[in-house]
Amino acid sequence: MRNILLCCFALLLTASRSHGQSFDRELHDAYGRALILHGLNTASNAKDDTAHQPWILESDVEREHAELGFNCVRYLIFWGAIEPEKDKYDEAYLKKVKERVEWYTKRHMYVILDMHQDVYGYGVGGNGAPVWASAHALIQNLIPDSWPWWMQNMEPKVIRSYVHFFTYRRHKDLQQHYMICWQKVAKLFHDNPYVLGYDLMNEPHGGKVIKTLAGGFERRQLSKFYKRLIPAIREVDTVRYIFFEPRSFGVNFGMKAHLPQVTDTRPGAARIVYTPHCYPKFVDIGGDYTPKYRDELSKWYRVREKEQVLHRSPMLLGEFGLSPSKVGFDKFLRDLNRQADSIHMSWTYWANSLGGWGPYRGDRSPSPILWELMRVYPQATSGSIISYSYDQATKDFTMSYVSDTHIAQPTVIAIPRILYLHGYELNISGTEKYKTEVDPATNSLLVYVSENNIKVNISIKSR
Ligand code: 9MR
Repeated sequence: MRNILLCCFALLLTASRSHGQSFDRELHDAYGRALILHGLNTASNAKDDTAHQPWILESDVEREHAELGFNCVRYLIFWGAIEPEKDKYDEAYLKKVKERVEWYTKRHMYVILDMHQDVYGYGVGGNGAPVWASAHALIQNLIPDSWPWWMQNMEPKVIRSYVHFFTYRRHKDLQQHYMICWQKVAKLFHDNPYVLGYDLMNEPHGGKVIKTLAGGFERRQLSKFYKRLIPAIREVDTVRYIFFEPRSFGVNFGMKAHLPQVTDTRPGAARIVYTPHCYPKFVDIGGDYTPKYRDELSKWYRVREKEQVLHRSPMLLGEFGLSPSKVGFDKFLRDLNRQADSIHMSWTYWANSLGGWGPYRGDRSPSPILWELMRVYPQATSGSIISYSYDQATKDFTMSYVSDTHIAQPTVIAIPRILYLHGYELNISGTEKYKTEVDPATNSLLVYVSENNIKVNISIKSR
């Protein structure tokens, strides 16, 4: 039975194409519905936690699912936690990851596993790679603490570690261990249909800054690394999506990436997702969100759209985030979301934490960030999405799509429980052959349309 389901999953995933596009703009679920994902990165604290676990309880996951309208999580895992000693795998760690992943998947939330790293790894003052995989042991900290954390990438020992890792010719074993580590993870999750896929490496960095910025790192080393890693994962899992990132340095600000086209090696249609991050300079370096940064944000999107055409894949904005104490943080999040919706881009906010940039305060009450992240959006669409938008100020939602009645499952629209305290007006036009329900577990609106290939318009307004 499980094999039949997985087979259907694989077939259906390739069945649906975006309206007017020669490649899919959205990911698709097992039934062929177009997916839009909104969720949180979980969690930054796991980088340094002694057991590498996120701070969350299962009740926090339930809240994301039942109240806040999130349908996915980008879940952090670490090579250094999986293989702390060379060739010795920490099965207890993997067991804990599996337990927590299942907190999401049993609620039918999607999980994207993110092999996280910042500043290469544990041997050089960062997180990610195990100590044994660093070129130097931690010796000294040359970079003042007051600088943005990523300036630590300028430390000679960090540069050497990245250079070693990406110089495959001379240090093959490092990448080979990384690949085996991913294969272990994929074996653990390849039969869980709500594990959506694998984010190959968080924010890849080449070590040498000039080479990284000039494009040599992405064109040669990163591209070749993906060409080794993707087939290695495909040996154990041909169904899940592969999420891949460009270099982080500069691209996060809005500079263009140099990564050549990434291709899948699975049989059939590619199942890869371009996963850049968005951190305009004002977020880390200082300043308010001004019109200058609004322009930079728009530029970030236009550059990413060009890269999407190169990779011919859907996009997930894997990280964006900022402090609610930044002047204009709300305008930034609204502008970012409006543009994401306009190109059907999924996202995962950085990050799920209590306080700081997180959506909750220390006492788990909503922070101003959460109010900006709770949105009405089409989680799953039975057909081709033409457009959707949600205005945070008026709480007006509109969407239109072309129905596909070969898909028996409904279109699902997330309606976070606390958005419309006095109810909402629902208007559906384009067809009279429809029925609606509300999912009591999540408050989502389910729309069943029984007329095929019809343009359906849905609007929701606050009462
Ligand atoms: O927000 C995180 C900060 O508290 C850590 O000190 C830092 C270094 O580990 O990482 C920050 O998170 C970053 C993430 O790991 C990668 N993308 C950018 C995030 C924000 O700077």
